[in-house]
Amino acid sequence: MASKITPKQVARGLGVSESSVKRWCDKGVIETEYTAGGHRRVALSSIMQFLSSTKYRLVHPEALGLPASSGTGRLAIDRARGQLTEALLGGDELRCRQIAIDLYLAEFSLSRMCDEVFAQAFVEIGDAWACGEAEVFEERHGCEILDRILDELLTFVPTNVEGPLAIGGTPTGDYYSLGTKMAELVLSECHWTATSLGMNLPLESLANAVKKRRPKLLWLSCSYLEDENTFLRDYRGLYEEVGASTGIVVGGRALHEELRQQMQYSAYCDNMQHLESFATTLRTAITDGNETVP
Ligand code: B12
Repeated sequence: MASKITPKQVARGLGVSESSVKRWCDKGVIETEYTAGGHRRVALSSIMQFLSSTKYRLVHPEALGLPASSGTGRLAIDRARGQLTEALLGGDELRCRQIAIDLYLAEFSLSRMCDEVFAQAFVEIGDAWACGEAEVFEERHGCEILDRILDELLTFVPTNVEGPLAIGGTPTGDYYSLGTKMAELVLSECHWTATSLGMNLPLESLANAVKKRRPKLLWLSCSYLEDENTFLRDYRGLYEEVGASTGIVVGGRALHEELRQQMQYSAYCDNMQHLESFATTLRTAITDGNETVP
């Protein structure tokens, strides 16, 4: 659980007085928790919500555990993509964090950041690797850095204890972690209670996860399939077991059209922005109580 922040730290971070922060906490302008001793504590996601709905800006981001220069740059998506590719290849994690946080504070949606900056940066990294301009270790370290940044961005999203449950992961033999983590992040921003179960999951075990956890939605991220026929057979088994009771959304480069035509699912989404639209519609149907499995 992300560590909570004191009014003193918030005041320093935003360059305002501690008494102002305490007043905002007590008025509920900043969502606040109180310790057993009555001390005010604030989650980073609450400060992010406060910043996005007021004129206040980060003055000393380091006081909140963020990179010192966060929130200063007015980044455009294209420039951010180039800068992130360079920083990922250089293993410069602090710079990567700053770029991601600046985009978030500039109120780009997380789905757009995933599709147009993060995924595209890895296309550029993949091309650099393919033509010998990047080393394997640089690509792998870049994945580790982005994995941690997706975890950090998840702490900016308010926790949805009330949201409908969604779980997901990648199938057997697929070791791509970023797609399923992005789905977890984007669904969380759409007010789902979303949990990625990880990579290399036998579809039979995913079916058991659905029976045990009873989610409203299951996602499958498929970037690599060892054997398409084995996948289709196992996927049919999964769909027969849980498809009638749970929405299933699939995505990922390995799901080419011919393969998809042999699968049943609620939705196939090319990218995270499509997932956001689908998940928002389904959640509205669920909260309006007229959901049937899509
Ligand atoms: C990083 C990477 C790896 C890493 C991943 C590490 C990690 N922690 O994830 C590892 C080391 C596992 C890897 C391995 C391999 N890789 Co690789 N890899 C890449 C690389 C550089 C980036 C891929 C990536 O993760 N991008 C970030 C994700 C988020 O973007 P994305 O996949 O495009 O996802 C988007 C959509 O598909 C969609 N989406 C994805 N998942 C989901 C899920 C849902 C629910 C929804 C709605 C949408 C959705 O939204 C995303 C965001 O827009 C690509 C280069 C490239 N051009 O992309 C090569 C690349 C994909 N790899 C390639 C290959 C060949 C392999 C190997 C087969 C090599 C080998 N022979 O061993 C192995 C297979 C390993 C395996 N069994 O899984 C080739 C694929 C060629 C092809 N024709 O498809 C590429 C293109 C490299 C190249 N230039 O040739 N790879």
